[in-house]
Amino acid sequence: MSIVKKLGIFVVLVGVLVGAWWIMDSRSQEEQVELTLIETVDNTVKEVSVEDFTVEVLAESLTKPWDVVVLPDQTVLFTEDDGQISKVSENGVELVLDIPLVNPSGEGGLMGLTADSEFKDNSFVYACYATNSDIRVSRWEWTGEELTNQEDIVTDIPVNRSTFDGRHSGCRPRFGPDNYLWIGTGDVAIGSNPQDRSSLAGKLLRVDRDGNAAPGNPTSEGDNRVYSYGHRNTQGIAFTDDGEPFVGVTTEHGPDVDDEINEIMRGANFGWDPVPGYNERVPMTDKDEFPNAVEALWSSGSPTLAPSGATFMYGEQWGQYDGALLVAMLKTQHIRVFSFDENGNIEGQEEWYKGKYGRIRSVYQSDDGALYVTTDNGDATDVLLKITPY
Ligand SMILES: [Ca+2]
Ligand SMILES: [Ca+2]
Repeated sequence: MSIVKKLGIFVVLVGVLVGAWWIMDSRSQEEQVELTLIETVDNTVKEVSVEDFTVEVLAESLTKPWDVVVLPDQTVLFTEDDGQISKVSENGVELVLDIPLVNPSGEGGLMGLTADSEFKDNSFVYACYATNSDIRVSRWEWTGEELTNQEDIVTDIPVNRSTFDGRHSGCRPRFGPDNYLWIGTGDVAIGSNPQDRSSLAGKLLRVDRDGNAAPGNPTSEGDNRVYSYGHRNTQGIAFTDDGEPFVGVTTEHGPDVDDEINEIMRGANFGWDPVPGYNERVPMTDKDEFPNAVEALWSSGSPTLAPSGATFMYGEQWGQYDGALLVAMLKTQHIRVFSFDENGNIEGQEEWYKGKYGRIRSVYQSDDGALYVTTDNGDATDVLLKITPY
């Protein structure tokens, strides 16, 4: 064989080897890409199970703890019906503030509690409660140890002190992503209130830190603090983190049918008008009387479940429930989990902890992603729970 032929074969062999290496290498890159894709898909469909969640009793022997908030310094504050705001400490529970004006008759008492969306700058905490003469929202400054400098920012929300003492008192304050304070109120079992836009009862209110009407509220009629009306007894307010598929929802009790979850909507009439007197046979959303009334996003039909506090829940640690709406159920004693599609239609529902803790009053998610739950059984038998998904 000549030198030239030998060199030719050598070049061909090298070429084949280089070509094979190139093909194998590009194939392995394709395989790597495929593997990466599979891993990504795995992450998005991570399945978690409520059976595996950890439930910690943060406080017990409570009487109707209505609402809870976790401050940025990790302080856990909660309200109790009789008028106490307490904090969870290493020694159990420490009383922070006893509000002497609170009248806890019936469904009234010390109710919703929330922190300012700009708490890190102003240390403001807000609570809603019934007195002998009204339902009001007060604001305090958290010093790290106590609540001081009380300002009553919204007063004269009607309260029922007649036949149905304390009935349908609401009352849930929550800060929205717009940095304004939203307050869900009850109709206090007075028939004319829900459609009377000059009354603060049976409404969703939207105010600034001092309780003044927030800019952008409807102004055509009635009290400018009213954002929507025709509500029966608003018990929960929940905002989404990105405005999708809606800004947020409210929950409210129906009479013996039709509890509702309603989409938050500016100027909307949600259609409750129980007149004459307090006629509870009328529909929860009376489209005959009010053709523009907004239908509920979800209605229980019959029987009712008695929904109270609500939160949207976020975080990859919650697996397939990331973005779900959680609603505390009183009468039916569970947390109802609603999943939505991208158009805001309900895709699925689950019941968590059915019957296990009795009546559930509130469900709240702290900034670190944990869930906090309060029960509503009374007589110093209630608990404050912390739930984590591990
Ligand atoms: Ca009470
Ligand atoms: Ca309605």
